[in-house]
Amino acid sequence: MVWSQAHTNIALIKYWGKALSKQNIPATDSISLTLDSFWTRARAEASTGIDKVVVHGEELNPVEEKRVLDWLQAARSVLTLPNAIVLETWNNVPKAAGLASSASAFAAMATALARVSLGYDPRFNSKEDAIKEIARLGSGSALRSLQASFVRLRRHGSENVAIEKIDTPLEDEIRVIALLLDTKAKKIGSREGMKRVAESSAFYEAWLSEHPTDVENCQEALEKGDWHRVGALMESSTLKMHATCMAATPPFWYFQPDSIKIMNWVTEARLKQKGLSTYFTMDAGANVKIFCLARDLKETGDALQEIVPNAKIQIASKGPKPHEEKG
Ligand code: 2P0
Repeated sequence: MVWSQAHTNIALIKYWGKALSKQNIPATDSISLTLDSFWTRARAEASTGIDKVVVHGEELNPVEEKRVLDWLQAARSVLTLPNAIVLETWNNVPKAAGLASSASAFAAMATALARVSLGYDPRFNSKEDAIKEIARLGSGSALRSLQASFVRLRRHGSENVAIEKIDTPLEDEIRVIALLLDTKAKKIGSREGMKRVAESSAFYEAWLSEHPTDVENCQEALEKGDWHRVGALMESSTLKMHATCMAATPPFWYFQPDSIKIMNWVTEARLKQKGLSTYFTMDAGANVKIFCLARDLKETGDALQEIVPNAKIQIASKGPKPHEEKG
């Protein structure tokens, strides 16, 4: 059996807010790293019945199923697809835990649909463009999972986006420690969180106005291989994003006591040990992701395991773009 496998990604400079909500056009650019350790596999097959979604061998609950079936219907305006499809996925990403499972899921499903399509709408220049469109209709961050390693999602006019790989001498040196603190479903999904922030946060305008500079600075620092500057910009983008949530009405936050404990340790460890390459980030969930250079991986991982002994630790490096896997 042939699967389309796509890997999840973690943003260094965050996507938080939309210019066009229905189409998932982000309000800003973002920069991410695609990871090797977390992925979704998807497979699409023509069927004689009605469209069906099977995740981990089971049918989805009605709410989740509707999101995917509506998306599949939207994909039919982009690709020429069989009248009925069974879409099957497996993934190793803890769901709804701030590890962007929707990014790898929609990137994998879009790639799998393209495999069974008979063509694409002439609005698109290539099959790749059609896949990009479908992935974005599923989830804004899924676009970044269509590219390997460090990626910039660039807004292109008011209604389109481009996906660009960022070349950096740091690429092979970066390690990510994902600390799984709380894998229960989050209370406020990123879609709802972004909407509330855009509608009510006292800090949303400030977020939008500083963001372009953060993106440019981060890309420049990556290209120059200036990891400490990249790390500082990642922490800053993280905290600004979370500040917009705390300044929303009603306010909300994703931090849990262990999240704060880890961020405190990272900040203090850098003060104690000059040159330590360890930096934190958090997304729309309590889990903290630590980025560091390979040389500091063991020391950082050992210290974190002591600080949060109940956390499950998983290590990742740069990951590939979607590809086929047999299984
Ligand atoms: C990011 N997040 O840049 C940011 C940071 C969460 C926090 O992209 O509504 O699931 O499907 O476009 O892609 C999560 O947002 O949102 C996300 P939709 P998505 O990684």
